[in-house]
Amino acid sequence: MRIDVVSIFPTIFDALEVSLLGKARTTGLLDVRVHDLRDYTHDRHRTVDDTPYGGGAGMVMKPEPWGEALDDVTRDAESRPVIIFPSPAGERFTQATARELSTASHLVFGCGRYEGIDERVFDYADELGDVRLISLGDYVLNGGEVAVMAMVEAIGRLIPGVVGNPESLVEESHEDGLLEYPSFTKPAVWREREVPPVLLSGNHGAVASWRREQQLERTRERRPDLLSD
Ligand code: 6GU
Repeated sequence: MRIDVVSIFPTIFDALEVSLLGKARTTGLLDVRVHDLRDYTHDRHRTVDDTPYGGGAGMVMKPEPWGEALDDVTRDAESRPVIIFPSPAGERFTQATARELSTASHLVFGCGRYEGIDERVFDYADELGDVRLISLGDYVLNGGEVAVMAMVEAIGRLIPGVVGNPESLVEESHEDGLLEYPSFTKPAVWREREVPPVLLSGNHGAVASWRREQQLERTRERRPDLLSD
């Protein structure tokens, strides 16, 4: 999968060089290219923002650098990319979104800062790819960078070969609509706390039904919204 990220803080994405995603980049499973939006400006101050028409607080990202950046990252694309703009005003990102996007061959992430990006950029991007505005949840971040880090990790780990043991992807929170069951390792007693005896029983059927019970109980308690529909 090819991933292009456009941002005014490209070094934030240095973190994608470590751990499983970093490995996937060295083995060629992931081709991540990070671009500085300011490289697509032409004035001495490398200006990316301006005051909003109609007035109001804050600054808006100018369309011209975005147009040039999007042209550049989609120019030699081998397929029509999915162009994602992280935004608290977007559709909600879920495990299903991550699954869907993990099958794409080319993703482009456009990270906005300030009060947002000139609206015409989304319309223009629509000519270059399939545009999605995606939100991580109902809270506000200062910019899209941290949200894109989360999305790239959630999507990237679903690409076959990125996570060494594919079994570990199956029994996770949200994969079956429930929260994950609790896990324990040695020692069997630690600071007077015991591991649930069923896990030491060797009875695989009993272990499986206890885990399912735990998943349901936790989901009912912590995330009843997941059970209601
Ligand atoms: Cl995707 N972007 C920003 N700026 N804030 C957010 C978000 C995204 N998701 C939740 N809050």
